[in-house]
Amino acid sequence: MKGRLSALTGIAIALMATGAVASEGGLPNPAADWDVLWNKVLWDLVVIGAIFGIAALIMLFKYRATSPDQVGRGPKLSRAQALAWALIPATIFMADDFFMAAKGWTLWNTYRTVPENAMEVKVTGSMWNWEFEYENGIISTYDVDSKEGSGLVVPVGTPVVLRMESIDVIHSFGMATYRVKEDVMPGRITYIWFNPVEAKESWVTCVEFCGTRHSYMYAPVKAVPPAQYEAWVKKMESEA
Ligand SMILES: [Cu+2]
Repeated sequence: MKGRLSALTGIAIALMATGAVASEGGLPNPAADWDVLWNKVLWDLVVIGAIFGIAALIMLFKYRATSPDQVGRGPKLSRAQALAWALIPATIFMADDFFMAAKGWTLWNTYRTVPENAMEVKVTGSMWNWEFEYENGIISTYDVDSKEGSGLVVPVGTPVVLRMESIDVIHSFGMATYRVKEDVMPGRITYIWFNPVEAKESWVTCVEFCGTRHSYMYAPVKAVPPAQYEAWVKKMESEA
């Protein structure tokens, strides 16, 4: 039993050590860091759950009543022993909790610190549409009924910061692929940033119930190679 437990702990520690830093091309990549932290938390829960589960099973069988009239007897502990039993496990688990919390705060800082070379796109949420306005004045949208419009198009390798505002009710800008979500509110500008490290088409969906067509409030998010992005910008400019 001991061997199996320490093997499990070993696997968990090895996994935690391997995923220490995740960044792409020198730039932070919060989405990758998010996955690393999520795996750490899951392994943490698995290991602690296994330790307590196995210990509970052992005691359940080892100390079970063998006859109906058997009466249980607690061990007599000195004050020092009682304090040690309370404080040592508490310290170990609190240390683990604070370690995880510190990892979370570090990741939160990454999420809140926009890289200096980030490309800025203004996002306007409305019932029930996302509008993307680029620095050069291009406006891109997406019509869910006709499937027309490009949605949010970004070049691979450049971090993107979205400055967001709503013109009516509270919406929320959710991109599961990039592990980001932020409320979009009237009268207040909120932001998120993400790092499109590979060419990929994904979606942004509204993740705050905002009326009858809330579930239709989505648009494609296209991370494309820089040359393709430039071509798209030229095409949009000529159409405008
Ligand atoms: Cu909405």
